[in-house]
Amino acid sequence: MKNREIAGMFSRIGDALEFKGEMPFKVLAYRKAARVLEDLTEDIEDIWKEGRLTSVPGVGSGIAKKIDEYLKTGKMRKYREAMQGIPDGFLDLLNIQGMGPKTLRLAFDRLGVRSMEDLKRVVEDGSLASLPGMGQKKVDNIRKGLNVFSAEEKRISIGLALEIADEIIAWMKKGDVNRIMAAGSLRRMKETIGDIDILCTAPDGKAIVEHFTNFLGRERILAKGDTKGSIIIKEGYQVDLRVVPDNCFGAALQYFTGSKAHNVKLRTIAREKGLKISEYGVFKGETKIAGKEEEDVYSALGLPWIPPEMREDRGEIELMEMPELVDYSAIKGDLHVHSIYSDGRNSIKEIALRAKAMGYEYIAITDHSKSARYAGGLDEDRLKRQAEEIAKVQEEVGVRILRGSEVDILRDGRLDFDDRVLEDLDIVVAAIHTSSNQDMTDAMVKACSNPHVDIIAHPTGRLISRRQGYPLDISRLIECAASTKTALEINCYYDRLDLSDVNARMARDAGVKISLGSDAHNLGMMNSMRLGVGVARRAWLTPPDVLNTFSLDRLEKWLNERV
Ligand code: DGT
Ligand code: CA
Ligand code: CA
Repeated sequence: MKNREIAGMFSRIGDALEFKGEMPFKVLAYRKAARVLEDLTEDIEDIWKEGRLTSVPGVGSGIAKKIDEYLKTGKMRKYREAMQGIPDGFLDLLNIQGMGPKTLRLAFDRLGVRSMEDLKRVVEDGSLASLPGMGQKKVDNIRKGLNVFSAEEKRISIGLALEIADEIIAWMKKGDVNRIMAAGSLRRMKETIGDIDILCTAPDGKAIVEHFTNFLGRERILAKGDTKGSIIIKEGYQVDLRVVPDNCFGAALQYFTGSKAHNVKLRTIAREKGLKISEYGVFKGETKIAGKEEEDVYSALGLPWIPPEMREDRGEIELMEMPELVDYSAIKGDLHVHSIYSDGRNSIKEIALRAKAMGYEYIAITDHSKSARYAGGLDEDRLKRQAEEIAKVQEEVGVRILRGSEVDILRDGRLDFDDRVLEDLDIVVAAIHTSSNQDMTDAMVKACSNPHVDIIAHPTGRLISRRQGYPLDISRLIECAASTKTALEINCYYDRLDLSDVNARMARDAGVKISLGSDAHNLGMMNSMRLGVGVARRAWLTPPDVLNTFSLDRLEKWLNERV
């Protein structure tokens, strides 16, 4: 599928035009096209072949022409034009918190900034702060943004990495392969992935590595041998393949799943027992006592099998008994979804049908509240009309649809709807949507103390690739959530995953219930529930910790015990 590739080009054209001071409506047209392509579940190439490009909402004749040109020739003239005079990778600087197009332009023109290194330099030597309209506060904000950005640079979001790994594994299965699995941080479901590690067994190592390096999305081959291959894919990320003997698969899987810290601890335990552990197996002297299956490797060390998501040396090895972690199959519903009433793309009926197809018992429609104007927030009247439609669709489709709202927490902690309005809803998800440097703890605690609020959504406000989140004393919020029996969300959107694993575990330890919300704005995004489950498992959560595992009855009781 070229959807992602073309979306990326349009989005960069948008950035380039904005940087060059083009009219906003032109910039917007490209950004919109990029978003449409990203959200599209159908292959754009199929649509193109069938001559249906202009029937895609948001694709006008101008955009259609450019897609056509690209799919025909592999080139797009407009892209080349837009990029003229802009150094490679320069526009990535726009992803840094605090760096808008105006600041970037100014830094480019007046300080000769051409790269990340240049930007770091002018932040540190004070020259950026001396530019008109800048000042120390703005520069401090950019400095923070630079730190977040450098740490995450070149790491892949788990959402994208899972998609890529699925594609590659599907490709590998077309070759002569026996067992195959993803290992590394991907198998541990870390929120970002440095490189993708894949492990397989095969009758002919050389042949399967050859097949691997012929992957259609390959850009470049880094290494190619009998037991190992390494490629860079078109998106710029590295994928490693290792081919191992059948009787070592379990040991290799254990070794290459990591984490390094977990493995180091295992090696110590092995040594204490007079054993040796490696990617080939567990050995007593020269005798191999385990290696084919991962379970055997752990049991040879006297340990139960440890779920990959827990393997971070955060106490999992010392546990006497493994917790029964929450599993995707236990999820009975999604508690945070947007419809066309606010900024979602799909009707309530479409969402309900998808929920049903996913095997859910219930779903919460939580559109934005009125002050979220940028997102088409609902006022009281439209909320009422929405309730009528929900009742009708619920009847038709046969899925329980909770009438909800993602109500804005205002800066002073008041909520965007009166208590009377909130009281009437089945479920209330409260969230902050302003990004500012103001400490939000008081506002959050106040909102959390409102008995109508059931869940606090994306509590820290961080965006993994570019924003640290507002200043917040998370322990105080957790304390308040525990005492008011308010749930905290793990937002499943790949760039949020907020609460993080560490924060979610802290909340659970304080007795707080966790809610999983896809925050879907289209049907495809409802699948991100899997990412949220990954974070929940990394936080050691069990089914009773997670609202979404509750049966409808129990969930409604929980909601009613509140207000
Ligand atoms: P990443 O790719 O940065 O997201 O993180 P990982 O955990 O996938 O790390 P990676 O790709 O460098 O290596 C995959 C696994 O292989 C790692 O989790 C543990 C194992 N491993 C790699 N190098 C070493 C090492 O030097 N010592 C030990 N004990 N294990 C290693
Ligand atoms: Ca890796
Ligand atoms: Ca690797």
